[in-house]
Amino acid sequence: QFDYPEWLNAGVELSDRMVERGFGDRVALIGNGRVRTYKEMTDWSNRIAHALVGDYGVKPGNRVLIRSANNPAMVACWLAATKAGAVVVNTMPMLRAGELTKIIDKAEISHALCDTRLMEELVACQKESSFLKTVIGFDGTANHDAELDRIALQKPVRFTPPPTGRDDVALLGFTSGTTGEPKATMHFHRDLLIIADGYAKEVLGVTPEDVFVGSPPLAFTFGLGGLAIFPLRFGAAAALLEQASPPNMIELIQEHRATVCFTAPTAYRMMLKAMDEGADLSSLRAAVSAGETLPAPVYDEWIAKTGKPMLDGIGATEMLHIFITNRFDDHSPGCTGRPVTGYEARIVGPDMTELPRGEVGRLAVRGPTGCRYMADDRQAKYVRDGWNLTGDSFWQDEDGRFHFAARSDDMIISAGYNIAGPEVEAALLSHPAVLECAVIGAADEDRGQIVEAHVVLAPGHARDAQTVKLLQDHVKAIIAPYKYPRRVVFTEALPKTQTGKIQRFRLRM
Ligand code: 3SK
Repeated sequence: QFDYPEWLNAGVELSDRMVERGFGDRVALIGNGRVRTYKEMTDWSNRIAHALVGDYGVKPGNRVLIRSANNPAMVACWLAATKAGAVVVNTMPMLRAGELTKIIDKAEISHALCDTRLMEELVACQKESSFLKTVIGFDGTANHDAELDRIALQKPVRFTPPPTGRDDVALLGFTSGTTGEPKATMHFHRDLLIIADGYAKEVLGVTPEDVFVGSPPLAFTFGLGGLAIFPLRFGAAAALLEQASPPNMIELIQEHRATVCFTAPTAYRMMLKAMDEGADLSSLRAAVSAGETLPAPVYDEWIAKTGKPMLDGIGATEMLHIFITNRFDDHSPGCTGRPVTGYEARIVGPDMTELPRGEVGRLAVRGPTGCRYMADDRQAKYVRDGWNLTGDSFWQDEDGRFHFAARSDDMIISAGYNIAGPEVEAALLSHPAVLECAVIGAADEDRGQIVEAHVVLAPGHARDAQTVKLLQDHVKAIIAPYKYPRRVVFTEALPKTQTGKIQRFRLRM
């Protein structure tokens, strides 16, 4: 299906090759007030690659950490390190020294490239870790005012990369899942192209006219794919935001007439609200939702207001990107769709046998991009015969489409009833008083567990018994009454991972 030459470098394919193919003068990236063409990104990353190899001694296979917010300088560094044959670990700016040190030690990072505005925590790591030898500052604002920029500016714009094989590791994706302990998965040079040649081409039909925007950090493979690999692979452009709030995204969409958006349901809810106040999102032809299940009310409202479907998908850092998705011509509310070409998915029981259609079980997936954990014990536990056991419970309908039921640990068992927390969440979210919510099982003497909802109220609603009753009645009215939240806790904000996933386990503690 995906046929690549034996010697392959994803960094070269996404920059130099695009210039060779005639995209040199087209816009590749927009960020921090500047526009960069493919030729500029290629030259910039080649100069940095020279500096990494010649001045900092980066060798093929060295693990290189990048710490930055979403900006073109980060992409240039990532392309450069990839071209130099390094194994890149992209990290988010919000990470603190303790979290970074765990990653540095697990991945045995030798070099770190860091936006100078974010240096403090990395310098602290260098004292803690025996692996991290070299920390190099770059200027994320692209004024070329830091050590790496000054050295790179002296270098030639052509770089001959060391030979890298299509199956050489190019990227380590770290995932903390919902438990908090970082684990690394390995991705090859070819994997970085497969997600574009599979999902982005087949499902999104990306063309050079597309302009991508979105909120996920480039350090999260959802963002790296959606905001760098997919546009660069097809000669399209991406507009990057260091602070990706819904209002900032809306501004960017309007300014650049963006056509493809990657974000999570919560941001889409806010964008829908903004449309009522005049936000113009009519340029978007594709709204990709992932990272959290897409509640049916958000999907419905998006179609009603834009006339276009919102494409829900499920991905995982382990598999690099989205592996099951709806399509423009095959989508429905509450449904995640079918596997992306090249991937297989099935619903399995505890002994890995496939369950009949309609039965809820664990989602297992296999495909060309994973799953390859760095730690052997994890590989043995979560990958069986090549099938990656995800942490999600799904069911498959008669037509073969996949439907999310719950995170495997989000299934609530109350008085013998199996209750999927996300179903209760979707019901709550369909009430205008609810801005965000997370539903967990709380211990209960009589029922084993009860459904407990943590709710962030929309402005103007009182946190009182009357609102509790209103929400309980609302849930009882739209799903089976036994699923209603017997306890409702009002909160200012829900605990989330750096990538925006709700950490329900923290509500259970
Ligand atoms: O939701 C996720 O965890 C994810 C991870 C990587 C790539 C894409 C997605 C949606």
